[in-house]
Amino acid sequence: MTALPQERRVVTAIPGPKSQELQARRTAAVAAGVGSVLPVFTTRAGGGIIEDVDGNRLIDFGSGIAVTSVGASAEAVVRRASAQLADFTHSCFMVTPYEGYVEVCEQLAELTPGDHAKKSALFNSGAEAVENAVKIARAYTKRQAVVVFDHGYHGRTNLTMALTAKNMPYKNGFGPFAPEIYRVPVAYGYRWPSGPENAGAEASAQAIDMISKQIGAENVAAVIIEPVLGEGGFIEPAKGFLPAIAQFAKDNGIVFVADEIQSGFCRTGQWFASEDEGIVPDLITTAKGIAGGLPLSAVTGRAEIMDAAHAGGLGGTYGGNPVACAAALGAIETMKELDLNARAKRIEEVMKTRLAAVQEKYDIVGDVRGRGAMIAIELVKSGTKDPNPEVTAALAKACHSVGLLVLTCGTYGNVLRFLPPLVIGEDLLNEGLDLLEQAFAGV
Ligand code: PLZ
Repeated sequence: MTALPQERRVVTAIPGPKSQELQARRTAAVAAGVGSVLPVFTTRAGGGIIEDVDGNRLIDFGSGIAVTSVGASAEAVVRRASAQLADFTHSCFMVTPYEGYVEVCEQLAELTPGDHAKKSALFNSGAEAVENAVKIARAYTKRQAVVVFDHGYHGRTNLTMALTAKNMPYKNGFGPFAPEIYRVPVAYGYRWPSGPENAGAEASAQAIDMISKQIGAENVAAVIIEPVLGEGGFIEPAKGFLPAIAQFAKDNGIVFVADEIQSGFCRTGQWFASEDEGIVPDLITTAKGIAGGLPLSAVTGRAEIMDAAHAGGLGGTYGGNPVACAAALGAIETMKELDLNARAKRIEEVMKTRLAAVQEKYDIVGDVRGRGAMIAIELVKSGTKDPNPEVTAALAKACHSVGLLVLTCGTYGNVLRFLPPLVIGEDLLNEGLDLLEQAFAGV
């Protein structure tokens, strides 16, 4: 599948001398506002491995933030994107269209939940897809208000900053933000005062009450929610929450938007995480995993809603770029051929079993959660539920130093998240978990 050996190899300090040299150049030339989790400079990546300029090979538990689900150099992605690159790089779909764009939209209609008539529009980034979902929902409903949730993340552009819950680092000092955005509670089981078993019913009742009393359901164009909240801490809304919100939206003519940018395309062991509770979103936003690493995003949904925006009202120079579309068709082909939903479920089984043992041993592991290859542990101070961002950072650092790339997330910065490529070998997966266990023993 890839020429890159699927073996961890640590031959220098991490980051090594060549990475450090590049980091110095980067610091001089790249704006300080753009961060990096781990400044090892990449030369090659594929399967479950990232190789750096110093010859180290890291086990990848990040997939470039849930993007390279098929690996970072999947054969079908490389083949199809290369062929497209040689044929033409760009024509602009709004100038002269091409088949690849249409084919991606056909695939999206087939793969997303529900058997109603669907249409799509393609964009470049996740944030752009979410912005366009709002435009479409407003055009369809002729309403303005948008409801989002505690711990939600939807992007870094002006409108999506407003939709995003967390101030630092996403919003601080970057206002003013777009108006008509309202935030309501989400059923965060682990932290719900009366316990996870009550969270679904209570949180949805609170959210619905707030919408009704504070905004007025008749003013709401859209509710936007991640079926598994990503940056906010891999929070799976407690059972019953999503169906209650979806039903409320339906009863009140509100467009229900599932932001599946992080959770979509086999990541949770389903094509889309909405499927777990039988949710059929009116609109669904996708990006990340859709195109095997090339920039592509989409809004897909009920044809009558998607068609509400006037001709010429949606678009962008690069939206649905032909190389990105070819890559997406290669990624989707790979997901089907290798049955990556099954692989994601197997990754969950391996990870959850081993992480349960870690939780048993260390009381700073407050919660183990997530689905498929979207798994996290929430770290707390011994004997409490107080967030422990310090130990989270220390664990991440310890993993990095031995060649395991892990990411953190969460409103309180206390969640260690695991997003391996779905094509990672089981030996690498287990080796990564061994390294994590050693990191626990060390902190
Ligand atoms: N919606 C659910 O997860 C992107 C962002 C990391 P873009 N998440 C990773 C960072 O620090 O910028 C994301 C997401 C959900 C929207 C987005 C935004 O997608 O492609 O980054 O714009």
